[in-house]
Amino acid sequence: KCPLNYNEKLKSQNELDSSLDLWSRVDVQTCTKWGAPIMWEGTFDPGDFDRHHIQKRTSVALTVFAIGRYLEVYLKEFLKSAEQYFMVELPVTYYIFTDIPEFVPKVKLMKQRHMKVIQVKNQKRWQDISMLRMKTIADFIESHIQHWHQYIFCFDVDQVFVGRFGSEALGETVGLLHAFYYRSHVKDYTYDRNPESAAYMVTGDFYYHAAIFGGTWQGVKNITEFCHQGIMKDKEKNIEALWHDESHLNKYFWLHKPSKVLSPEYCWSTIIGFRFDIRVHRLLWATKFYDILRT
Ligand code: 2GW
Ligand code: MN
Repeated sequence: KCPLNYNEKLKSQNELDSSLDLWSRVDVQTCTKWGAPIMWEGTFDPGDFDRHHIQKRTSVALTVFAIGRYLEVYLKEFLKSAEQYFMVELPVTYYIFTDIPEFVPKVKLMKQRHMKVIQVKNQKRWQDISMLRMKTIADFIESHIQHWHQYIFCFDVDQVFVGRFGSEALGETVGLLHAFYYRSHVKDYTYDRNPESAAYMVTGDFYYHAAIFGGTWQGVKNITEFCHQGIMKDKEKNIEALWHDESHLNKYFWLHKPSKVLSPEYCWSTIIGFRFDIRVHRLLWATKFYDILRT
């Protein structure tokens, strides 16, 4: 092929520049130091990602745990809102892990969308409910998800979708910036600080929120197996990391950098109040009823 002449070069360079201008932000960090994109509103073309994944016939699994009172309090709104906003262009299967399958609400699903309920045991301690998710997800990827879905996203149930949460969020391994800490100094991150714990960290890149993580099934299998192993090592020593599974997740992402990072727009808390850099709300924390739920 002929090399471009100077004007043609300039023209194509300009087109490139203007297309870059269209999808960029200068008020936030849009790339990690290891080269992973940080997905802020305005830095990507949603249509591009959707077309790519529709063409690839990408299928997505969503896991969510709703055990005990959390089932009646949160699951219905979570699912109804996910139908409106979560990967609406793609086939999605919800995998709902609960101790009371018969109480799972009936939610009308769009075409290409499915729901499966899996019974799990309740745990005496809420910390164990939260931490055991890692083991359950790892096993379920092995037994089921790897055969049916390329990607998997794992969610807390105490949240509600309010805006697009689309295929731009898909990647090998995906972490979420915690809304409370994205502007904090690394020394204020609530990593586990006990040298005895497998989750122990002195420093790190970001503070990731365990309310959402995801990736390819291989990626999430590695994440969940690592976290479960750390949790078990701690249990043998009769200790527990400061923020349970979240501490181990932070350790994983410190040792194995995520290939994509989601901005706090993907899991915002209105408690924080207005922030100029938060251009959209995609998911909001639901009200915490700790008084009734943590007794
Ligand atoms: C959790 C705490 C206290 C009492 C009950 C529960 C509980 C949690 C429960 O009774 N039933 C249940 O299904 N869960 C599941 O565990 C549910 O999916 C819930 O969203 C998840 C985590 O618990 P949650 O949302 O109350 O904890 P957060 O919002 O403070 O979560 C952060 O820290 C946790 C570790 O302490 C996890 O890492 C979580 O991923 C983080 O977002
Ligand atoms: Mn939560």
